Amino acid sequence: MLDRTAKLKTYQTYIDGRWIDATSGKTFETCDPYTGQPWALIPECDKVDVDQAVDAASRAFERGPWPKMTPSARGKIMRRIAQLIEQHAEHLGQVEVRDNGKLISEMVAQTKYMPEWFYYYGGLADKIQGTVVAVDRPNHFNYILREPVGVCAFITPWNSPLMLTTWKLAPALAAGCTVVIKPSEYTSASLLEFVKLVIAESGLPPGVVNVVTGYGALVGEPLVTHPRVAKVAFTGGSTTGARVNELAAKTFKKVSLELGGKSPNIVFDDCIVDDAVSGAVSGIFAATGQTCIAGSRLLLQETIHDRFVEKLVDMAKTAKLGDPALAETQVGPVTTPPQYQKILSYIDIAKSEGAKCVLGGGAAPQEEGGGQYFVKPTIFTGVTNKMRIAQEEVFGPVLSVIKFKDEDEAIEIANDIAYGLGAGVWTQSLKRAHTMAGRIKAGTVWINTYRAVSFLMPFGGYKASGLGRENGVEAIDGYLQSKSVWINNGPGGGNPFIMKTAS
Ligand code: TXE
Repeated sequence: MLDRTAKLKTYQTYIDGRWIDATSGKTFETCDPYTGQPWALIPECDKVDVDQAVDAASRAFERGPWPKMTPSARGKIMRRIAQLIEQHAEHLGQVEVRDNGKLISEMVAQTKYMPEWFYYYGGLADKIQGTVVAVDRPNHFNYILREPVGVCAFITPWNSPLMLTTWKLAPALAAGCTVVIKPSEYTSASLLEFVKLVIAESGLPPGVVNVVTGYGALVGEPLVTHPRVAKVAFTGGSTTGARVNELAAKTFKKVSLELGGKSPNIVFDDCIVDDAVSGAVSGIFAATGQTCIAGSRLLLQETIHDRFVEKLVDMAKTAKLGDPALAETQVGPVTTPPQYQKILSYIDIAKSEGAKCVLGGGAAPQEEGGGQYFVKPTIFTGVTNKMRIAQEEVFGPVLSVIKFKDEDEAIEIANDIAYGLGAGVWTQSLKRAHTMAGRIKAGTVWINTYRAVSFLMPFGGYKASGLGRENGVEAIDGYLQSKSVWINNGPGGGNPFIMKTAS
């Protein structure tokens, strides 16, 4: 149970292994989305702090022990990080709930799962291997080294702050990189607690992990444009992602982007209906719909449409709204005031476009505790794929139901969208399941399940949903670069004025 009576907590930020205030001395309030009241003060960093943090990360990379340490020794420290997270998972989950208003059951499940990333990538650290190449020249010994890219900047959002940081941090550390993390201005507290309880106690050398808290334009932009940052890993909205990509391109940084989605959750009439209803609910109402993988377009085969909508409304209308810190709550508040306004405005847009509201359709102010950022679980039927409510990311508990006739039409609708992050398919036909998995343009396809993630499975988007992949073996490639080494063991010579080719 959260203690909501304690007075405002003051946090410092973490640069070069030291806890410090922002150089400006400024702070900003972070709010509990359930009460709408501030509960902590966060340092308001700016470019000066960004420069210090990048200097620290740069020193740690160029001169510190971290990249030079044997990968096995790095792996041991990462396993220590995993153990420390295990010890503090409950507490970290509670801080997340306080700061972002998502359900305690979901947040603690996430923090308890986070150690797996550090065990997995800690184990992978000493399996990063170069290659010897039998090159097409006599007397040559050639090999490829795989080296860490350098200083990495992470920019993270407010919906799952620690989990989404973990997806970046674990592979980056395994590769031997050093990092500067900018959390969302709405949810910085859990990262600072994580650094205090886990990172600072793990034996990581100073400067390997640094944090700069503050606003996107004042902290995010100086970080993305800093000449000594080699890679930017961003999770957030597509508009900001495009801006980050553009800025980073000016200094030729590597970039990975995990952006928004408008994922189709496709239900065929040969599905197990109860499973699919539960999958549709989990796709859009879990986490108050504030997930990039939300199944916000429910595509229903016309032969099952009416019966399915009836069952879906029956289940969704029982959802218990309330305090996210209570185990029985099923739908919590929206995390930020602008997000709350955005969701309500999309409900209005859907109504004005002619969609039929069959559940919810507006704000749901809570009486107890003053929580004002609640939106009723909302379902619109009669949506066509051209409507804005079908094309644009709402990031809230608002579902658009679209009818389709057959597989071909389902694919046409599913792929007729700028995004391509996830998709669900509900069918008992094996052939149909594989066919759909092959034809849908999205980074993840779930068949008869939804919203499952693992450290073992690559995660990322097609099209406007992003660049690069997090998780799985390939995520580490984003933090490494290849160096080709040529050794001539034979005589020199040849024409010095022409390139040395095989012929
Ligand atoms: O995200 P932003 P916002 C989507 C969702 C939501 C919309 C806007 O649709 O309604 O994005 O949310 C930092 N340079 N997602 O405004 O702006 C910012 O400080 C560098 C999807 O909260 O993308 C924060 O740390 N950084 C999503 C981070 O970017 C900048 C999760 C994300 O904020 C910056 C969240 C700048 N110019 C929202 N401006 C997902 N993929 O899960 C902001 N930031």
